[in-house]
Amino acid sequence: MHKTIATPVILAAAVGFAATAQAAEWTMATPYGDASFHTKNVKQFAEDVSEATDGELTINVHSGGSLVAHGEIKPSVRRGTIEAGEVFLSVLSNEDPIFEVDTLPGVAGSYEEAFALWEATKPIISELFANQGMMPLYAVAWPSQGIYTDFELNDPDQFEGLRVRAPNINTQRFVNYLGGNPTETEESDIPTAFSTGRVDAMITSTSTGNSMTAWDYVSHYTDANLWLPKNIVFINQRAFDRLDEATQEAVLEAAARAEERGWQMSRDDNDASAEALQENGITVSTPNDEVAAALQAAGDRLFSDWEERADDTAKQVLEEYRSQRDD
Ligand code: PCA
Repeated sequence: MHKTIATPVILAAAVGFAATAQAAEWTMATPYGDASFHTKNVKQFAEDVSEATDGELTINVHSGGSLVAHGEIKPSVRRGTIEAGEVFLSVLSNEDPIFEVDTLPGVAGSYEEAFALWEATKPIISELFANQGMMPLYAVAWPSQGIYTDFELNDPDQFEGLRVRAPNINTQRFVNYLGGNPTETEESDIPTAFSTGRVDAMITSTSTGNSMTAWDYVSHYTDANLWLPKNIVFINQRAFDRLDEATQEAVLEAAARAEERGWQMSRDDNDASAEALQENGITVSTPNDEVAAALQAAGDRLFSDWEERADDTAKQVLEEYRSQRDD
């Protein structure tokens, strides 16, 4: 008797579960704001996935560090608190020096080289993510990094004591070697850092200078072409495994398209942002010989520093990348 009453209840619960289990909803966090081309790209990726899967998988993108702070994004995806995330790859350098190989001078100074470096390092980076139950989906470079100042940068002595905002540890080291005082600041905190007088200068790209309206704080951009660092987008492997095969394929396919689109967006945004900087009164120039020599010397130090920290695998990957470049 008891059994016959209970059965329909269990059945109803099972049917309800099956219906909701089919359509999945993911939470994705990125530290960069809506003005960034990276964010536009990842939102397009989310739309593509939703369209390709007919709503079977919805990815809700929370931008500008609004949901999860930059430093917490990877741990949160690892735990599965959120399913997907995007970070500035080199902020992971304390875990492994391979993550900061794209913020070293003289390794990759063009989009072609930066992409080749990504291809060369992708297997080892994927393995490191896989060891923590995550899977990278794609990576896209920022435009090359340069120096924003509120004066014409024409003498290396001007770096002495200059308080420079940097986006990662390697750039902080670089500023130190130049004689300046670095502070690590999130992109979204740049306006406050300048307006409260915490920094006088910053190292970043044309894109970030543009989206953070650099002309409100500085007057000059020295296009030093330091390096082209990347963002990486990744997901929790268990969340991926829970999807049916067709949905998994749709995610991977949309990710491949996002990667291709993103690299082009970066190039286009670099051009448009360089123009916007000038239209808003920023003087854009390349370093003179003295400044270039100082940047080179600091860069050489940064590189030998990295070599001391890097393990054999990281060094070998870099070696292979370099030998392919030389072919
Ligand atoms: N913009 C980000 C990372 C590198 C870049 O160009 C930033 O400055 O925080």
